Amino acid sequence: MVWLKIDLTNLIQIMANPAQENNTVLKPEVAKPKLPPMFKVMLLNDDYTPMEFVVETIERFFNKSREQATQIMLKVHIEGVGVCGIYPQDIAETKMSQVMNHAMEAQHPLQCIIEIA
Ligand code: TYC
Repeated sequence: MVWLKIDLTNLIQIMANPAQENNTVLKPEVAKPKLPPMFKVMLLNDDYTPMEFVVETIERFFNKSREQATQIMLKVHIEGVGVCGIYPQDIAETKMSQVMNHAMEAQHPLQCIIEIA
């Protein structure tokens, strides 16, 4: 299906002058589905949170295998930061809250942040 994309000025001109005596040119455009902006959910390194806790957290909230979670944890441990997943904003914010609540309940200083991808 081909859609004609017009702005408000075009629309007003066309409605005021339906015979198209004005010079309005309608540019046919293929309708592009708008993808939502995506956000990286990332963990930060610290000196106190146990590695096992970080691995279990990644497995639980980011649906990763033990092996994937271990790799992400080690990347954070070595490089200081690592991406656990990329999601639309509302899901990314929920994951960040879940991780922060889980860490606080266990009294670990683990930090989770989001950043536009
Ligand atoms: N650096 C921590 C340790 O040596 C492990 C760790 C990894 C902590 C990743 C946080 O996001 C983190 N126990």
